[in-house]
Amino acid sequence: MNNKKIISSFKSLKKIIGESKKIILTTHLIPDGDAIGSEFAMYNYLRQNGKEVSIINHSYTPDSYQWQDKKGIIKVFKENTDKYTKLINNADLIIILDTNEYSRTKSMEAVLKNSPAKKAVIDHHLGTQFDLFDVVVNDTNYPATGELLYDYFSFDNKKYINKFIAVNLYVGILTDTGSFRYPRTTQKTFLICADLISRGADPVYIYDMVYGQLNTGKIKLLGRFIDSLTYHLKGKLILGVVTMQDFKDYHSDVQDVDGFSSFIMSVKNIKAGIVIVERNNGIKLSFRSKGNINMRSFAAEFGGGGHKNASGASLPPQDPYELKENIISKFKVFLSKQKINL
Ligand SMILES: [Mn+2]
Repeated sequence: MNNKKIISSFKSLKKIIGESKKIILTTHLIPDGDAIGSEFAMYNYLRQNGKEVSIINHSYTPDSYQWQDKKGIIKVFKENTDKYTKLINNADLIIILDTNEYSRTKSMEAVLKNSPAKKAVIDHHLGTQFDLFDVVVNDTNYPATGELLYDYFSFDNKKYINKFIAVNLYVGILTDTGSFRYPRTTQKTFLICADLISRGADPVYIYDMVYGQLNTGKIKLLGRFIDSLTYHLKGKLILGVVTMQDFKDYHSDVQDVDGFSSFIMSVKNIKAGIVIVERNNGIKLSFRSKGNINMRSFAAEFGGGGHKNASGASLPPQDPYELKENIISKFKVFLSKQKINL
């Protein structure tokens, strides 16, 4: 936390929070553990500071994280568009967590942008439109927004990190580091988690709640996903497809695909994994890689973005298998342009 830029952003954040009474928190579509955990940690911190806080999201909370919301705090925008639009317009401050792109808030994008409220972003992704925010807390060296928030709360006062916040930050760090195995996991990550555990986060319980509650639909979907895998470039590139029919057959939902892309990255010798998910409103692509293959650049060819080793893109509805062939040829060209020989 010795970084001057981040400390100065913490000061700006604390100031803008101090000047605000009504605060809205939101995050990206299909929120992951870091998104939900960060929202709840920030929610609790703001409540401890006497603020009126609402969390309003575009998406419903995935099953894996519903246990964190025993009180039903998270509201879903489409459930009462008029009411939540009013809340957003009457707020003093909107804080967007775990994404810096308004477009990732989907149905809420226009309302958030047009609200007279001040806007802050707390995030660890690369960004290009930071001028759309009054306060930017962003550092891509962090493995999770949860770790960034831990530093912010510590900067303010560690007393705020109660058990509820500790649990939620732990969920964010656990999930965004892929259970402490992705590249940005550091000694500091473990020191922070040790402190969170000392404040009441139970690693055994949390892991079980997040990863140990799979429904049979997801297991069957995973089975079909494994059947769909095709191996290219001597097994260094693996692609998988999940279709609308798969979801229908197993009464499962897009949230059940969570973890599939990291699952294929556990295959021996794999360097790149691509998952194609067909939904009724379009196709969702997940790109994963190891080492120097820059999947953020590759995702950009499909209008997407993300990190070097994990990125994604959304495309209009189309045949997922034709798309797959197209992706494979594009990926080969991409590798040769990048002078990468797998
Ligand atoms: Mn994150």
